[in-house]
Amino acid sequence: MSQDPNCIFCKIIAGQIPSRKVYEDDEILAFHDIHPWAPVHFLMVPKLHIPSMAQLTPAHEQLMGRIMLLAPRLALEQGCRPYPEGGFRIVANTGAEGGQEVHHLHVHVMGGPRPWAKG
Ligand code: DGP
Repeated sequence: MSQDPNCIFCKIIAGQIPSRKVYEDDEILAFHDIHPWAPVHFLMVPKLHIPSMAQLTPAHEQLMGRIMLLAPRLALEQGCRPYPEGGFRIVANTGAEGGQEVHHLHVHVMGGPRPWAKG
């Protein structure tokens, strides 16, 4: 399914729920997390409703590659300092035991001056 009417991130993508947008193109939306864990914390989501990483297929290879290639650029634009002194963390919580709360695939991109990161 391309969109799920009950999905909070599909509603953000559709503009039905406001968000602080970081980036948008025809396949990808990035927006600030409502409960940031780090000085820089945004989410990158495919506009296609994919519940989690567990549902990815080879058909999604280019889409996920685009998200991974965009992440470093957006992290710098949002204020993360450059590698290697700066940097960022990428997290994709997957399923209940992976700590996933919103079941629309999303990549957390977090950075900024520590201490904020666990582990
Ligand atoms: P998780 O599913 O646990 O990987 O994290 C979901 C994240 O989504 C969580 O950090 C908070 C964020 N979030 C949930 N609802 C909203 C919302 O309505 N707007 C925004 N901007 N972020 C949200």
